[in-house]
Amino acid sequence: MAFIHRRGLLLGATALGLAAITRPGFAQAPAAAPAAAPAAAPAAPPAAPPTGPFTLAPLPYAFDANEASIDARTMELHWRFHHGAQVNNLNTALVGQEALARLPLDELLMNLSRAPDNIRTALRNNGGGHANHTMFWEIMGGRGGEPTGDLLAAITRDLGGWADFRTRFNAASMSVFGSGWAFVTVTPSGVLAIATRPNQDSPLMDGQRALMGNDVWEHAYYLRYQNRRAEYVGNWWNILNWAKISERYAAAVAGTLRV
Ligand code: MN3
Repeated sequence: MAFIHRRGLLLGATALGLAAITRPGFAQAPAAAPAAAPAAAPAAPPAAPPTGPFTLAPLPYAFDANEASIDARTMELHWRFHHGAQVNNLNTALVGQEALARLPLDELLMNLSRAPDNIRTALRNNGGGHANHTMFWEIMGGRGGEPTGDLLAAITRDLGGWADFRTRFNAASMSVFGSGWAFVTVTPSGVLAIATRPNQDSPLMDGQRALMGNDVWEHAYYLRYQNRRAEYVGNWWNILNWAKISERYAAAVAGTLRV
C-alpha cells in the first residue's frame, strides 16, 4: 500500500511540476499548490494504474548523462512523468483486453486496426509514446561522434553521406509542425530512410521500424531552449550513442529489433 500511495503522490505532482516550469527561476520540484476551494473535502486518492503488462524501465544512465545537450531536469520530467504517464495510460487502456495485452509492443502497434474502437486512440497515443521513448532513451547517453562500419555504409548509400544525412534529418526535425518525431527507419534488408510522424505515432504503425529518432515535442527541450528548436536539434547529435545505434542496425538486419 505504501508503494501505491507514493505512486499516487508522484502522479499528482505531475501537473504541478509542469505548471512550475513556466515560471522564471523554477528550480525545485513542485512548489506548494495553489489553495483549493476552502473547506473542500479531501479528494479521494487517484486509483493506482495497473502495473502491467508494460512497465517504465529505468533510464540506462543518470539524469545528467545528456547534460551537454539536454538538462537533467528535462530528462527526469520527460522520463518519469511524460513517458511514465504513457505506460500507465497504455496499461489502463488494456484492462480487460487479454488478447491485445499479451502482444509485444511492436505487434500491438502493427495491429491497431484490430483494437476495439473505444481504446484504439489510447493505444495509438500511449503505445506509440512508449515505443518512441523507449528507443529515444536507448540511443542517447553517448558522446556523439560519427557512425562507423555497416551503419555508416548504409548512411552513405541511402542518406547522401554523413554530412547530408545530418542536414536532411535536421530539416525533417524542423518540418514537424507542432508535436511529433523525426525518425530514421530501417528495413529488414538494412535500407534507411528519413521520416516524420505527428504526435506519438510510430513507424511501427505502418509496419516499419525506427532505427533512431528525435522527440521534437516542446517538452523535450523547452526548459533549456524555449522556442529554439533548431538549437536543440543541432545539439542533440552531441549525446548520441553510435555504438548503441549500430547495435540497433545489426538487430534490424538480423530481425531481432523490436522497438
Ligand atoms: Mn516525449
